[in-house]
Amino acid sequence: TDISLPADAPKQLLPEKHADFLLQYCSSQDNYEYVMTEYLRMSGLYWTASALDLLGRLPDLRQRMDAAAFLRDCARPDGGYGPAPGHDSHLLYTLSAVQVALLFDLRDSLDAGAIAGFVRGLQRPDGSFQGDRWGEVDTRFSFCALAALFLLGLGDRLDDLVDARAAGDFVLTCANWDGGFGTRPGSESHSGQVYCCIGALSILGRLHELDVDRTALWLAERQLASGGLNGRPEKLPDVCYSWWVLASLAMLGRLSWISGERLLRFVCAAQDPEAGGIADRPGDLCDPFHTLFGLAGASLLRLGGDSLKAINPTFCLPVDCLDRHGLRLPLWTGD
Ligand code: GRG
Repeated sequence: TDISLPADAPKQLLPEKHADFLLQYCSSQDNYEYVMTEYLRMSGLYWTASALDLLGRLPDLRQRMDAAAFLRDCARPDGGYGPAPGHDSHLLYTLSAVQVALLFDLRDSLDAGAIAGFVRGLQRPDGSFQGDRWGEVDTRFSFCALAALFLLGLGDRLDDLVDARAAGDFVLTCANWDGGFGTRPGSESHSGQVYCCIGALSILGRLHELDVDRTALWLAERQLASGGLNGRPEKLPDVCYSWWVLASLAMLGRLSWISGERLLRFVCAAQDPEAGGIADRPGDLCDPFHTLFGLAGASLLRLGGDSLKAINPTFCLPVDCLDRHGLRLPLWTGD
């Protein structure tokens, strides 16, 4: 299952167009798509702001919105964050809120103790994390929990705040025979979950416990003839896997296991050459989610020229943003 790239599809990355698209998306707040995505607004703001920062255009968004007020309005009494004012807290939006705070230099306005308390309260005895008080368990939430604590500057206190050992053990039990990882022990391997599991293990300093080559081989097999990557065998390629797969390979020190040039050609073909933005596949509707992950993948490949800042593969934030906040996670070389 694959697609063929249209002959007239764009062949170069169009960074300025994407900045215009992202800023335009935020300012047309009464369009159908914007209204219908309220339930994930905090993550939407992170995707948009992170993409604009990669492009060097975050100041334009800062001028147009009050991120501090939005964060304040989404904070919940339990210490977590909801996606929008009036919504319940969830680990997904709590991580996004911390990422937004770093991008907008608002970390001091967060109550790190309250957030850490919220995260801690969601860990289960087997080391896994549930996303919210309703109890769904997923390796995405293991990543969100650990990444949020690390980005709050609490990386050296993980052991005091949660059961870090059990958190890593649980993630390792979600590894499958094929080298991939799923949502829970025994669940099907999926690139998005692989990213979350490898990200969690990178924060915990436990990547060496993996069969790195087996996982990297499963990830490399995600590249199709079109150059695009899929999330699991027999599925269509999608630009967002340029991030989930590539960042995982980068964390494993195996970025060269796929063809960067062919992947970039696929990402470029999924751009809208007029209005800007990147879609899941050529010809589809563009959105901030695919725009961020297409640009972030291109940044990892260092093939976008000078138009893109360098990105950190664990946290999907520009390296200079992490540096500014004194957050350093040693990059594992995979040896
Ligand atoms: C800091 C970047 C960052 C993320 C936070 C929430 C999270 C951590 C990561 C999500 C990882 C994930 C599960 C991504 C996959 C998203 C996706 C497109 C799922 C689609 O699944 P299907 O079954 O699509 O609809 P396929 O491609 O398998 O057919």
